[in-house]
Amino acid sequence: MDSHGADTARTPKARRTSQVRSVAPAVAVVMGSDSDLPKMQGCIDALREFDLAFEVAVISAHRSPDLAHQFARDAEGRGLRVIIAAAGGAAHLAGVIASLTTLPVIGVPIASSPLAGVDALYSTVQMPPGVPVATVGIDASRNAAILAAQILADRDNGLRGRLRTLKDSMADAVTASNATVRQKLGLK
Ligand code: AIR
Repeated sequence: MDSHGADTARTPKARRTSQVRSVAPAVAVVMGSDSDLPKMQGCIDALREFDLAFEVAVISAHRSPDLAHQFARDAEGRGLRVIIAAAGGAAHLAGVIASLTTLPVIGVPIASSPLAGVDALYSTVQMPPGVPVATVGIDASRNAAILAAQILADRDNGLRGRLRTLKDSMADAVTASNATVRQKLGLK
């Protein structure tokens, strides 16, 4: 736990590195409630897949506004480089953080209300000019992790290679699906 109540998670490689020198996580994953965690698991799994050190914190823009402001103001100084912020309903977490930091903020609208995430999508994506939040689809938390990795890959050739492998594997899967569909239909 750090001073923001954030749990830091390191991949095995990052843990090995931290025995030599302490490496601040580049990515923060914040969510408005612990009830958002199941929807954010895909994000966390993908960050681990990419071997990225990250921290996780539950921070509510409405229920703990002081903490949200403190987190956003301190983020850059603590060495973070990308913030992924998830919330449902009147989802202002990503926007509030984006208003206070120069770091890129990726918003994940969570479907947790009777409006099935459309409320969170609009609340997250419809930011005023000058305060962008890079918003992924409703509950699309894996995409948030991939976008964070793509942002960080500009200084990291290994990470770029892992992203290339992902793209290639998706293309291979489509090629295989194409063959399967054509075979099922008896097409040459
Ligand atoms: N939320 C929490 N504080 C502000 C917002 N918008 C969101 C959470 C969660 C939803 O409210 O991100 O998706 C319901 O939270 P809970 O804690 O009642 O389950």
